[in-house]
Amino acid sequence: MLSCTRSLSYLKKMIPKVVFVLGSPGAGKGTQCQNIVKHFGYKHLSAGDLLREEMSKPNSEFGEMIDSYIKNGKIVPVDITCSLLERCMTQSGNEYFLIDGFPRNQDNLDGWNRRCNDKVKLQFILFFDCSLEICTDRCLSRGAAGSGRSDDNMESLKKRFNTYQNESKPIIEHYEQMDMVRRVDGNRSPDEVFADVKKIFEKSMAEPQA
Ligand code: UP5
Ligand code: MG
Repeated sequence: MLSCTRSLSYLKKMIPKVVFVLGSPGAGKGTQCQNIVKHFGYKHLSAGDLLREEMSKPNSEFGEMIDSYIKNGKIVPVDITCSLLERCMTQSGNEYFLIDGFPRNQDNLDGWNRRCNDKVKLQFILFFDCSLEICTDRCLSRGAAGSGRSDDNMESLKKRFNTYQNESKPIIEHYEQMDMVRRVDGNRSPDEVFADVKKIFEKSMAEPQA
């Protein structure tokens, strides 16, 4: 009886497993996350989608501020983003999470390390490496097709890429130094990209989990 209780309490303390999905604007993070969800049962949390959702709430305390950050390609202060991510993780009941588009600067990384890092197991960083030209075309086409995103225009895109180069790239390099980055060439068709992504997740699933 005692050992049974022990094993149940152990199960209750399941540690969430997290993959950060990073890459430039339009690199294909969201598209590939949908495939990963279908094939591997992860829960997809897009930091950008959560911020846009928060922004569109009529009484949101932070709505106007988030709106201005997103239009200008600037990165929202980490406490707002982390609170949204933590709430979704707690409510979901899932064990495996894809955190898409976060952490994207030093403030994000510090906030994550302060608030969440000890509570989860970071599996690896999935990095979509894609050229600026291709990413620009994709975001502009999405805007022209009526995405409704206030940042799918040339003016915002220039700022988003600037922020990516100056603030997000160093975060990817930080994880590269820890040998945690799995790089995928994002310049190809969605199916070709996913073929590589699939291999990465199959390999990870075959490894013993913490
Ligand atoms: N597409 C996708 N893959 C393709 C392929 N292989 N071939 C051809 N077309 C492909 O794809 C973009 C478009 O390309 C789509 O039309 C798709 O069909 C097509 P998508 O999968 O959406 O790419 P993704 O990398 O997700 O691009 P996204 O525009 O979402 O990237 P961002 O990182 O810029 O956007 P995000 O929503 O993460 O962030 C937006 C803003 O929110 C940030 O700029 C910032 O201001 C703010 N933010 C924060 O402040 N903090 C955060 O933590 C997160 C966001
Ligand atoms: Mg996205």
